[in-house]
Amino acid sequence: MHTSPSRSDVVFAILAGITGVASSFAFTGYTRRFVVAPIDALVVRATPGAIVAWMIQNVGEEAHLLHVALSFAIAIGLLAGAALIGLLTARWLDRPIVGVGFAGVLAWGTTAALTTDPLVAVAAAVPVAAFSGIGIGSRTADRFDPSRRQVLVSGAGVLAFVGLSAVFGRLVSEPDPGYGTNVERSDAVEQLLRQADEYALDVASDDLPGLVSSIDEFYNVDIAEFDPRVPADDWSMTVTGTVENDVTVTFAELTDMPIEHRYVTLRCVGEDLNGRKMDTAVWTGTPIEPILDEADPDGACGCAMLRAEDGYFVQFPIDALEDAFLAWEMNGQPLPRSHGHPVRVLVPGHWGETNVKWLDEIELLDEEMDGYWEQRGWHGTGPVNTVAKLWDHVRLDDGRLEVAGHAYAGTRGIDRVEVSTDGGDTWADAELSQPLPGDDVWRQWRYVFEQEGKHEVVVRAIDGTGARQPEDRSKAFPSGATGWVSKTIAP
Ligand SMILES: Nc1nc2c(c(=O)[nH]1)N[C@H]1C(S)=C(S)[C@@H](COP(=O)(O)O)O[C@H]1N2
Ligand SMILES: [Mo]
Repeated sequence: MHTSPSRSDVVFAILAGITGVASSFAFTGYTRRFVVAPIDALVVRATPGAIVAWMIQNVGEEAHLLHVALSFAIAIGLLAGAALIGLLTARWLDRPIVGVGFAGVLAWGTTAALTTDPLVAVAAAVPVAAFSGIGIGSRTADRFDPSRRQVLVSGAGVLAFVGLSAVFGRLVSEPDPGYGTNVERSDAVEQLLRQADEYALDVASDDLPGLVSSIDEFYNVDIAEFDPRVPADDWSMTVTGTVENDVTVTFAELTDMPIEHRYVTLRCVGEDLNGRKMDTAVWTGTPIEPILDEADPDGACGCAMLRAEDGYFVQFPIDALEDAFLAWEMNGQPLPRSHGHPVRVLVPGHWGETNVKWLDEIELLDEEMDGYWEQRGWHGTGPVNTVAKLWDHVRLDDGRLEVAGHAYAGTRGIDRVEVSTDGGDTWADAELSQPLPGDDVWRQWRYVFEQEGKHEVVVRAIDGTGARQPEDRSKAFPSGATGWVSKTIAP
């Protein structure tokens, strides 16, 4: 009796793999318990930095779809492998039931090992076992000849199982921590949100964020496709390394410390010059300095590595960390999972990557070390570049044109925004929103002009130290985009 896989074995094995993944998805949704999630985390971790850097520069935003697709393929392949081994075992021993059982156990074990969730593993394993059973049944005559009825009945059975998975998965899943909780906002936060509304310019464009971005429109940058899920009660953070005292802080202890509400703008070093990965929220938290003082750092480099639940790590100077704060609320709501629930760091004026989400450790160092992005070629742990974005232009009722956007220079602040409508020959001051309190927050600008034919509109900001945004253009990689944003506007 031959035991090499036939074409129908392979077909059934692949169907088993796809259905296993589909059923586990139906059970968990697109969450960390989905069988593809841990595989994706492994793929991301295993991809060499040079490849990641190349992808960021040459593929850009869509690069993450490649590792997600690869992870789906691996998940399907693993479950298909389990089914195939079952099919071959059944034939080899001439015991169909042993083959089916073997396929199921292998699929269950693999999924359970990956997801550490025995129920998700059942959702993935049952269709795998079922398809190897169908495969074995259809081949007893040693040729691929299932009856039409057989195929329909088994197909319907598998679909029904995926449906059941979905229903049962909803029943046993816990809600995402921090999401859609809709807590009543404190008066302090309400007042800051109102102030942001009042200070915002009255722009005609309705495509422009206000001075505070809503939680849903706030940009998102994650190294992992599947965000960690950390209930506040399970959270704690340690301060370790070259310190006099190791310190551990729980969520209850943290939120018992003196509370502050701050407007803070974040901007990703990886965004295009006129990109949209720049947003502002009102954050609630507590200053980090007292916690550091308690630990009493004495390392030689004056630097610290911050580490997070998703395997992310970033190193920067203690000086910068001392002005930072630990936030657990965003716009008056518990930090959403995608923004680091339950606790993230906010470092004034530094690139987005220093603002560690799902923080769980601050390790004081003796020697400088590269962080996650620095290992991949970026230089994004320092202060942000100055930028004035030209995010929208709108024709007003009186026929004139309005151009508008946001400008940000970290802790240097924005002093002025200048606009040219003739490609940079002549410049005029834009109208600016009143500065919001705080030392790390953007401003809105707006400029209205009489359109005569085609215009090349250019904008540039002058920061609070009087320095003008440099004109020289560079790409985002490795230290943030530079240059003046310009847009050609034709009638
Ligand atoms: N743990 C963790 N923290 C992280 C990241 C991450 O992938 N994991 N991304 C960083 C980057 S590159 C940026 S720009 C900001 C984005 O924060 P946001 O997603 O809340 O906008 O978070 C930073 N903190
Ligand atoms: Mo970033």
